[in-house]
Parts: sequence; structure tokens; C-alpha cells
Amino acid sequence: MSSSQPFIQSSPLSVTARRRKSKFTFKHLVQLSNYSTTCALRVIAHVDLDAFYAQCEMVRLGVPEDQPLAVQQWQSLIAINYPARKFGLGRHITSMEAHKLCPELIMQHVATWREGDEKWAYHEDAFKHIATHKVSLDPYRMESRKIIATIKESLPAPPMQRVEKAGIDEVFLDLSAQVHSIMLGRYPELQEPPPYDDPTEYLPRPLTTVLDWNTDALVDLDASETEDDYLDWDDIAISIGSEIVRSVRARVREKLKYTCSGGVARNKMLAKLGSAHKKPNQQTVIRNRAVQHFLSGFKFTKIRNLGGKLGDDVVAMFNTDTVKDLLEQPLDQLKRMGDDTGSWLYWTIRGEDDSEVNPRTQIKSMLSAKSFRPAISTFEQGVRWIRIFVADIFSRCVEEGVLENKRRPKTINLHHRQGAQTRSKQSPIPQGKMFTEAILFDLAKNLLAQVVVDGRAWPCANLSLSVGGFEDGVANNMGIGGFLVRGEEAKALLASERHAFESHVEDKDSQPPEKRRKFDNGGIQKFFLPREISQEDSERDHTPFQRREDSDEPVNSEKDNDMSESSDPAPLSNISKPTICSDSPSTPKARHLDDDDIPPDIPPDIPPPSAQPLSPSHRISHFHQQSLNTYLCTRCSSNLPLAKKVEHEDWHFAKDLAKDLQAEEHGQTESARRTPVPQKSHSRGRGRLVGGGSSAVKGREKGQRRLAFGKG
Ligand code: DCP
Ligand code: MG
Repeated sequence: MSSSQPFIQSSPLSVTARRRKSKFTFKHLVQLSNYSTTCALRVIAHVDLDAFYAQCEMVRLGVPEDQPLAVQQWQSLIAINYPARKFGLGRHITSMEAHKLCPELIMQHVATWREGDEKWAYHEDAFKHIATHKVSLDPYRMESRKIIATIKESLPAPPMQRVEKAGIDEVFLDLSAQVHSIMLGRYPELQEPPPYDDPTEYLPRPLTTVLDWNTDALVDLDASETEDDYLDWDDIAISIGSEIVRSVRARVREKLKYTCSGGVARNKMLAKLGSAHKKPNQQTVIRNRAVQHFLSGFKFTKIRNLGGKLGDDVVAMFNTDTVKDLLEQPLDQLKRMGDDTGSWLYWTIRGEDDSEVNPRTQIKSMLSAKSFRPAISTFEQGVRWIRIFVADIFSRCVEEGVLENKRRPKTINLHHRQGAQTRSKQSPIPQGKMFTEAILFDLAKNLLAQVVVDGRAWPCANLSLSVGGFEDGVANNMGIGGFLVRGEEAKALLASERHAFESHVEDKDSQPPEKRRKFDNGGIQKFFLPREISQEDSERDHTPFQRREDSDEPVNSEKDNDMSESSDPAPLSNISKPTICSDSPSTPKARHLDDDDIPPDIPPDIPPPSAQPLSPSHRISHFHQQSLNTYLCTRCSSNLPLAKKVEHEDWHFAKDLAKDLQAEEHGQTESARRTPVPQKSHSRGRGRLVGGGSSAVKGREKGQRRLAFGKG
């Protein structure tokens, strides 16, 4: 108990004394300076852009502010500016309906990646091309980055700045330390040490009697409070917080032209409700004395974490969706939801939330996906989409600081959906060298190859690629220090890498005719060309790939191929060679394909080729019995519908690839690996795959010592 409390309570002067004292202590003040989440003076803000994507388009297109505009994605509207909302437009209506309601509406389609393109763009009539385009949110991410940078610029430097990105257009700010510093400057009495050096002593009451709330939407006080009551330090703190938010918003407006709304309160939950309370371009302040009044008007399903299933469960159990009704439920009743959930709910609807504003809240995974309407049905189509996914994900990884080795993902996943069946393939991303788009692409296309090997890959209704397991501090790992490329050096390498990558995959015009022919005849194999042995690459750039070209060190093939060991990442030799991938994240061993894998899509009445090879004469007569819509595979003598030809050949190709890798894993001799299996030369232009795949493991190259991760 505070030493001052007995005095206040027992002295005849106690009433007067109490009037002169704040209800907050010196300890609260200290807590304010160090962002304590339980501090009663805490000041948290939430800032959310108004009609964000719509504003991005308005700023980009230079549209007048009163012009109704909506952002369209295919036939739907995903963002509607405030002038358009006056016409009753919302996300629930289609572009056709919107046009009827508001004929002067500008509908701007989101940028898209066109199948096969290297970069997203704003395409004319993009909404008509759902089959061949994929939405890109990059323009909005770029604006989001600028906005967050501007917000940070308008705050003092860390540690007096705490900004958590909560979504593409929203941030939480913990303003506590900044508010503390301003309070001490404005109210010198707060700089005095506590009486008796006792931090539990109460602070003197502020002398201020009126606060200027400027243009803020001030939430009315609780019924038990009046505006005539004495102000206390929490009112002062919140009003300073509100000033800060006003200046932050003004800076964003002035520098980038965007309007945003803010909420200022004692915690994240209230601040977020506040920013949405009065939109657009306003800020709502919820003083501590107004919390109950503010919350009781809400449906609890609007509260953070109660918008989804949990909220639905609470509604179902208590037969109400309002905070007001739920406040009547005692704690033990709410605990019917479970002890922890019940307690959390009890305090949440009373406006308590001690979750922290975490500037380190970082992306854990990234996903790029596409649903195909109509479904896609060839490997080449799949790879073209994968290329887009990779470009999309890689640009986001760059934002996350992969080039500076701040963070990088550890795993890559491919999800494939056919009808109701979804399959996933996963592979580790080799650590220990620069993370590039080409590496990601090589890994991703090999995951797709694994799906093809498994069979029944086509038609495919949905593909999605994701990277996950982002890790910090690769830069701190002494063992791989030699391979790290940072900052400008990394960017320069990336540029040359990107150039080589584009040429490697697609830029046929830039290649000499004979090289181009190789690609042209190549079919899907071009997607498997290991980059490190590509002649074009080594002629063009000096990426880390080249360093490996000169190696003559032997390879520990067993170790090198165990790519699933994240604690002992694969050395450079594994990075861009085709990967044998595991099906499940928890499967530590690389997946091996059995030699007797059966090609997919062989009609059930035709025995698998290994079980029943056909004699040449049989083949001819058999062939003649087939309609023109069938084809005979020269490699396995299977008879298949013509429509399955491409898939079947892909299957052989992927199978060959897997065999190569298997052979390498088992440490076969150089000569054995180099001797082409006869049928491979008949396959769809194996091209450089055989030599390339092998060369990747034939010897350890320069700078390719086994990496002593974590050992310093
Ligand atoms: N968004 C989307 N689909 C949704 C919700 C949002 O594509 N169902 C996108 C478009 C929005 C952006 O995210 O512009 C930000 O979402 P908000 O919920 O913040 O909505 P707005 O910023 O558009 O409007 P508000 O002014 O209400 O914040
Ligand atoms: Mg918004």
C-alpha cells in the first residue's frame, strides 16, 4: 500500500488532499515511459487509410477528390471511395450494379500479371481476362510502404517510436514514451521526484482544467462522469496522443495526399474501434472515462478477434451480439466458453486489453495463388504461372529485406488443386547464399514436377505457391559469413541475376540462334535447366553461381542432398539443381521416387508398361487398332488418349529428372552419371539437363566448403 494512502484516508485533510492528488502514481509515469502494457496512462493509436485502394488509384490517376471511384477486381468491387459510398455503393455489389447506381463512377481494375509477363501492369479490360491474368497488389503495397515510412518519419526516432504494421493500410502506434516525454516538458511538476522516493505516491493533480480537442471526434463520457469533473493525467496523456496522431495524419496528407482516420485510446482494441468510428479523415478519441459509454453501443462482433468464429460462438451461446447485453453475464457464465476465453471476453468487453504494440510483428509467410477458370492442363502453363508467383513473392521478399540478409524464408510450398483434391509439395530453401528469384523459380518448378510425377496433375483448378519460416539474423551467422552479400552489392547482383534469369527463362530474342533453337525444341525441359551450368549465365554475369563453376573440391553427396536439414543447410551445389522434395514439412528425408512408379493416366485396362511390355509387332497392330485420338509412347509403349500425350511426356521427363537426382544421391560415379540412359535422349529434348544436373554435384566448387552453421 502506498505510504500516502493512510494519510489521505485518515487525515481530516484527506478530502482536500485527495482533490489535490491525481489517481495516478509516479510509478504509472515511469511505466508510461517504458511502454508497460499494464500502465493505466498508456496511449495507443490506430491509423487506418480511408478507402485505401481507391485512394491509391485516385492519387495515381490524379482524379479529383469528389469524383466517385471504385476499385474493381474482375466483376467485384473491392474498394469504394467515400464520394461513391454516398450512392449506396459497397463491396457487396457487382460492377454492373455499381454503374447503375452511380453512372459517373470510375471503375479502375486492379493491376494484373498477364500470363507469361515479367511484370504486372494496368491492363485495359483486365476484368475480361480472369483466365489469363492474376491480380497484383504490388501498387498498393508500394504505397503502403511509403505511408508507413512517412508515419515513422513524423515520429521521434526509436526507442521513442513504436509502430506496428497491422495490415496493408493500418498501423498501431504506441505513443506512450513520446507522450511521457512531452508531458514532462509541459508539466515540470512531473519531473519532481516522488515524495519519500516512493513511486507509489500519487502524482499531483494537473492544474489544467480544459483541453483543446481540436477537430477530434470526442466520445461522450460514461454516464457516471461529467465534463466538469477534474481532469487527470490520463486525459492529458490521451490529448497529447491525439495531437501526435493529428500531426502524423497531416504529414501523410501533405506528403502523399492520402487521408486516413485515427483512433486514440488506452489500448489497441479501443484504438482500432476508434479509427473506424468516424470516417473518413477524422480521428476519434476515447478517454478512459468514456470507455464504457463507447463500448456499450457496439456489437461485440466488431471487436478485434471477435469478428470470426469465436464471435459467432459467443453469439450462439448467449443469444446476443451486443456488448451491452454481454456485460450482464457474470464471469462464471462467460467461462462456459472456456476459462481463458471467458476471462478474456469478460475483460475485453470492459475495455481492457494489454496486448503490446509490436514493431517486430513480421510476415511469417507469403502466398501467391491463382484459381484457373478454365482449368489449366499442361506443365508449361503451370510453369508460366509459377513464374508469376515467384516474381510476386520475390518482390515481397525483397521488401522483407532478403537482399540485406535481414530475413529470409526457409521453406517453399506448392499447393495444387484438382477438383476436391489438394496436394502439397514442400522443399527447404537452401540457406547460406544469396536468395534470388532464380533459386526460387528453380525450386518452385521442381515442386510442380513432383506433382506431375505423382500423376493426375491436369486439369488443375488452382495453384498456389508460398514461402514460409522466415528467419532473422542470417547475417549474424558466422559460418556463412563468407557467402553473404549485402546492401548495394546484393542489389547489383540481383540486377544481373534478374537479367540472367529473364534471359534464361524467356528472353529468346537475346540469345544466339543455336541457343534459341535448344529452347525452342526443348519443351518443358527448358524449365529445368540448372542455372549454375548455363553457358549464357556464365557469360553474362558474375553472380554467386559462377563462383561455383570453378570448383574442383569433392562433394559429400550424401550430405549435400539432404536438403531437409535446416540446421545444416545444403551447400551451394544444391541450390539450383532440381530438388527432390518432401511431401510434408515434418518429413525430414528427401522423397525418393521408386523406379517402378507407374505413369499417370494410363487407362485401367492397359497394364503398366513395366508389367506388360509389348513386342514390336504387337505395337504396330495395337497402334493400328487405335483411333487417331490415341498415341503410343515410344518410351514405355503405353497407349494413351492423345489428350494425355503432353502430360504423359511430362511425367517421363520428371521421372528422368528424379532418377538423375536419385543416382546423384547414391553417390554414383561420374561416368555412370554422365552416360545417358538411352531413352532419355528420346525424351522431349533433355537438352542440358543431364549434364547440368550432374555437374551440379560432380565436385564442390570454389567457396563451397561445408557450412559450419551456428558454430562460428
Ligand atoms: N480489401 C479487399 N477486400 C476486402 C477488404 C479490404 O480487397 N474484403 C482491400 C481494399 C481496401 C483495403 O483492403 O481498400 C483496406 O481495407 P479496409 O477494410 O481498411 O477498407 P478501406 O480502406 O477500403 O475502407 P475504410 O475507409 O473503411 O478503411
Ligand atoms: Mg482502410
